Amino acid sequence: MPNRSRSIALILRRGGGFFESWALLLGIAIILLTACGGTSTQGTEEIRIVGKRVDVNMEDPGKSGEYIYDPAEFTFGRGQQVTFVLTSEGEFHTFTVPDLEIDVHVDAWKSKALTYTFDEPGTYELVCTPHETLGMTGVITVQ
Ligand SMILES: [Cu+2]
Repeated sequence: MPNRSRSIALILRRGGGFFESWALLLGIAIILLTACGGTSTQGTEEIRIVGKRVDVNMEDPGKSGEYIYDPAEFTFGRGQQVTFVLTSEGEFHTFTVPDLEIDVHVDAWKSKALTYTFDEPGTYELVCTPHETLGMTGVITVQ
């Protein structure tokens, strides 16, 4: 915060064209850095593990090269409580299981937790809404 107000003060005091734009750019950079720092702290606070932890990486050409869930196949026992830790790589992804009314949205470079108890045995289709047609799908089996 002190950095931000200092650079704004610099912009106000200096009259020179070149220095003014330089200070403005620096000010914008500091504001962006501050904003990003704040958001990632919030992202971490959201994650609380209840039951079995299952990490799912939501991959894309922005980093690993393909639109896939890693892993993409899951098997749980009836009544099992699971906390998925969902992490998006370079793009926005969803963890959507229409038959269970699960629909978690995860922004690029962020993580979100989903705690769920699987009560009904069956086979459930998992899809990433924007990348389903590109092969970003999975299967959850409840035994
Ligand atoms: Cu996706």
